[in-house]
Parts: sequence; C-alpha cells; structure tokens
Amino acid sequence: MAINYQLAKFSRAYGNASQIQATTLPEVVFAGRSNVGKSTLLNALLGNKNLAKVSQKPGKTATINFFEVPGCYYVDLPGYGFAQVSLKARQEWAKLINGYFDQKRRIATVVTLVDIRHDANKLDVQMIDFLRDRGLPFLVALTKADKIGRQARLQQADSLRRQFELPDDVRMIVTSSTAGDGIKDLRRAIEAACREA
Ligand SMILES: Nc1nc2c(ncn2[C@@H]2O[C@H](COP(=O)(O)OP(=O)(O)OP(=O)(O)O)[C@@H](O)[C@H]2O)c(=O)[nH]1
Ligand SMILES: [Mg+2]
Repeated sequence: MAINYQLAKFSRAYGNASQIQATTLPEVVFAGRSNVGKSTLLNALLGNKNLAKVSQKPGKTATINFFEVPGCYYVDLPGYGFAQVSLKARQEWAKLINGYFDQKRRIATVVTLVDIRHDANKLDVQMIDFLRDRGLPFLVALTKADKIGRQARLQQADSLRRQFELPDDVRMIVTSSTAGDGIKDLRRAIEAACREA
C-alpha cells in the first residue's frame, strides 16, 4: 500500500539523547556534514518544504529531530564538520550522536548524505566507517546534483564509491532536492528498508 506522506509531521526535538522516546517504529536516519542538505532532502522526500528547518548557514539543526511518517520515523541528525564551532559544541554533538546510536534502536537505514561536488572528506569517511563498524544498514545519497552536469554526476558517483571503498551492495543514489532527481528512487529504497526492519 502506498504511504501517505501528507500525514508526516514533526514529532520532537531532542538536545539530550537520554530523553529520546523508546523505539516502536523503525527509524530512517539522515546523517552528513552540516549544510549538505539533510533537512532539505527530508522535506523533499516528505513532500513538504516547511517540515524541517533549512538554512544557508551551516549548523542549523543542533538537535536530533524526529518526524512521524506512517510506518516509521525520519530522524534528522545535526550535521558535523562546520568550521566556526567551539570545542564544547563539537563535544556536545558527539555526545548526542553517540548517545543516540548507543541505544538499541530499530534503525531501518541511515541515509548518509555527501555533496556530489566534493571529494570524500575525512569526516564523511569516518561516518561511513562508523556505520560499517557497527553493522548498521546504510545507503549513500549524493546531494545537490543540480549543481553539476549529467556526465560529471556519473563520474563523481563512481569516484566517490571508490573513495569510500563501498561494496557493490551499498546503494548510492544521486539526488537533487530542488530539481527532484532521485527522490522517488530514494523513497522506494527507504520504504523497502522499513519493511525489512
Ligand atoms: N541547489 C541545491 N541546493 C540545495 C539542495 N539541498 C539543499 N540545498 C541548499 O543547501 C543549504 C543547506 O541545506 P540544509 O537542508 O539546511 O542542510 P543541512 O544538512 O540540514 O544542514 P545542518 O542542519 O546545518 O546540518 C540550503 O541553502 C539549501 O537550500 C539541492 O538539492 N540543490
Ligand atoms: Mg538540517
């Protein structure tokens, strides 16, 4: 049965992992560098531009935000790796993220976002290694594809797959939240992951 995304709504923001509600539904997690387009992609998937707050300024999302979708939760994580941030803020971020992943949660998949225009960054590699070490299911969404040409997209996708040393069974989906590329594919991949979780 098709999921009615219009029913999706904001659930809660958590600044402290210990407060996060106990798990019932599978969770689809959005992770990636600050400003990579996590909140925008989540809005594109849910077909509602105003659900998650978007900003041109990195570091917009500083809490773990839960969105209730029929059959699952979408979880918008605060981004990592923006320059103008204090050591204390970085430590808070690590505490929050580790606190979340340390809980026995029902994670359907982690959508790991990487900007298609840039080569793999140390922090992205760390994120993917972290997910692999923990045996968490994940896929990679390359974002902002509208900013480069068709040929460059394919080249960059191949190149990033090699840089991350991704096995063939890890999906990589080229997306543009503004132009709509890859949104249907990603939605299908997420729905399948939720069914299997
Ligand atoms: N051209 C283009 N711009 C995008 C796309 N996705 C996001 N952006 C822009 O990128 C900027 C950051 O987007 P956000 O969705 O707030 O990024 P985020 O990853 O949630 O950032 P944090 O909350 O800081 O971690 C905004 O100016 C968006 O409009 C896309 O597909 N294409
Ligand atoms: Mg955000």
